[in-house]
Amino acid sequence: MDKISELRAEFEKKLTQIADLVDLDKLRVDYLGKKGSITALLKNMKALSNEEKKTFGAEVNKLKGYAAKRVDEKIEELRKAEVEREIAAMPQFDITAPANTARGSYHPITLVQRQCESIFKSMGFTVEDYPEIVTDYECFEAVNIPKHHPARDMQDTYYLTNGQLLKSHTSAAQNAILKKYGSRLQNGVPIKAIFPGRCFRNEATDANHENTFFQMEGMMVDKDISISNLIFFMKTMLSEVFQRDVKVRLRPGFFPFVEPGFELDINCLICGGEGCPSCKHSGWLELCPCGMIHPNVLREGGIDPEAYTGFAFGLGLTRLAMMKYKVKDIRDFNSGSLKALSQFTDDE
Ligand code: FA5
Repeated sequence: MDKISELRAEFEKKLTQIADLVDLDKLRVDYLGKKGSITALLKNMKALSNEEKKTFGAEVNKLKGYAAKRVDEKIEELRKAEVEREIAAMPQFDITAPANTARGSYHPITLVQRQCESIFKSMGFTVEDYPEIVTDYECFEAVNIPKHHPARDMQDTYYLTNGQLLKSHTSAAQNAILKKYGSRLQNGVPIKAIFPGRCFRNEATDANHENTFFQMEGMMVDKDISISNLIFFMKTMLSEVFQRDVKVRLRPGFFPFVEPGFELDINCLICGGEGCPSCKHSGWLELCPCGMIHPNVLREGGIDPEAYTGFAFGLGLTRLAMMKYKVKDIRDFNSGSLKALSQFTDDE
């Protein structure tokens, strides 16, 4: 019996010296493992009488239970101490310090995009989403720009090794949207959709050209859609965005996916039309090319060009944000400068 109390005292002494879980496990194995000191006591009972074996065995088992319980308690104690150490190492917060009330803000392009979306939604247009990585067919062939067509030169972009590309214009979604809604035309439901998106071009940057910028495409297809409808929607959109009359001009423009095609330019709001680097000293900024959808594009989208006509436009959203917020250099938008970008607030 002395052996048992000696072992218990020894175990307790060693336990108090343990400072981490690894050493604790070693101690557990030393005493409670198969070859541990407590287990060994049971093995050495051969010399005892049956009666002695009974009481001695019971005492050893009691010690075994006690040691196991103490090991569990020690695990808890060590874990708690570890958490306390971590908390103490954390930076201290002064809960009495005044609150930091600085708020994040939406990016100015997001603000104009949302504004345009709500204007077009109120006129019955749906807002469509489309991937940034597209195929050559979607970006070019489906919109009447076959391989080797010179119009491809104006829209060089970034190609993936699998032949896909980063879309150079939102027109890349035209075909899919014509196919998505085309069947409803027979039931008298016109296609009225806008599809904003990020576009990419492999070109030199300057005050009004970025290699990554946003456009918002729009399309309307129905019976008897004409240029007058196109002009109405363009005018409504611009007067809503700017909340005042802005000077625009329409001139002929060539895009293989429209016929006739137009360039819609806006009088530069940075210099008031006098000429500045933002408008390349012309007083005008190309903002929203548009036109009547080419019959080949309608046909490729599964729509009979004899029965239906439509218009499409490709609004330069980033340039619209430049004009609306009078940002002189388009590159500021992607600069990541929080100081510059936080001036804009959600004015919806
Ligand atoms: C197009 O991308 C045609 N897909 C637009 C279109 C759609 C025409 C439907 C007819 C019918 P363009 O390359 O001109 O066209 O670009 C359209 C607008 O996007 C430009 O007027 C301009 O506002 C903006 N844009 C074009 N390139 C850049 C650029 N590098 N940086 C910033 N904005 C750009």
